[in-house]
Amino acid sequence: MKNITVEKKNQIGIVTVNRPKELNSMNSETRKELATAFEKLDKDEEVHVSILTGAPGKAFIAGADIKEFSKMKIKDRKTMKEDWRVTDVIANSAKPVIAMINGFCLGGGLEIAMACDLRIASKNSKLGQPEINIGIIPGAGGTQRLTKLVGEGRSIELILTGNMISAEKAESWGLVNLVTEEEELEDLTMKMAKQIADKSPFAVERAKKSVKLASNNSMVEGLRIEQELFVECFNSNDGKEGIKAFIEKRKPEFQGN
Ligand code: CO8
Repeated sequence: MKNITVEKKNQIGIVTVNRPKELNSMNSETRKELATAFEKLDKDEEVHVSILTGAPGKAFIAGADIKEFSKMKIKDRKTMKEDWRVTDVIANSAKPVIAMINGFCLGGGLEIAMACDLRIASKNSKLGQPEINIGIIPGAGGTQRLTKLVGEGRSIELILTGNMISAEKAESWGLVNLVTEEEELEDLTMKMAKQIADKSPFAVERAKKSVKLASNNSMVEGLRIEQELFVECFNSNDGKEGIKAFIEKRKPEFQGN
């Protein structure tokens, strides 16, 4: 792949957008490569959790490649949905994805981070939806996911002003899960990824699916499906092993079924 790198470390997939000169902004080709990479990682049995980050420099992802916008034709919603398939691929993937935010996280960069399940940011990061500054609006889920994460008042503030906020403010708003020193970001993210990777992949997949239902469905429907998924986990071999291991005061040995 030309614009991204994909590595695997133990059970963790690491995807890095590698366009530091352009502040890791994503052109169409990068978005396609990312979608393909996350589809592959989701099917890869060796991988339990993935991380998305930007090549070291100033940015995580500074949004869509605005220079390419001037040459692009987006004729309808279908064209756009296809171009931004990566956010759906990540949000709908069975396995968790962590955004490791290491600098500017703007526009489509924040939208892709919000499609991930967890966000960990270094102190120097700045987050925002500056699309309004160039006369457009967030189009890759920003108005919806930001509102769900931080509430309407804060979401409309960011989207209408185009202002950036610090990682610390983003943490206090619930937009990022953790903030850390720049030099500790990778260790902390890997530690959290490993912590999740060690759980039962069967249960992790169902836990993610069930939490997503809370945002995407009515409470009644969400609770119904949550109960079904709980029963699946409770009756799985990993569920039985986990309960047994707790009682026997030992570490569980999960098999993923
Ligand atoms: N696209 C293209 N190039 C970029 C981008 C970008 N998003 N961001 C930065 N760059 C380039 C700059 O043009 C510059 O290139 P050059 O050296 O050739 O002039 C280089 O990266 C370095 O950037 P700066 O010199 O500007 O660095 P600063 O530290 O001074 O500023 C900022 C950093 C504040 C991040 C500034 O670069 C900036 O404001 N960038 C634009 C951020 C932005 O507006 N992002 C949102 C884009 S729109 C979007 O993401 C919508 C997505 C959903 C739409 C779906 C449609 C299909």
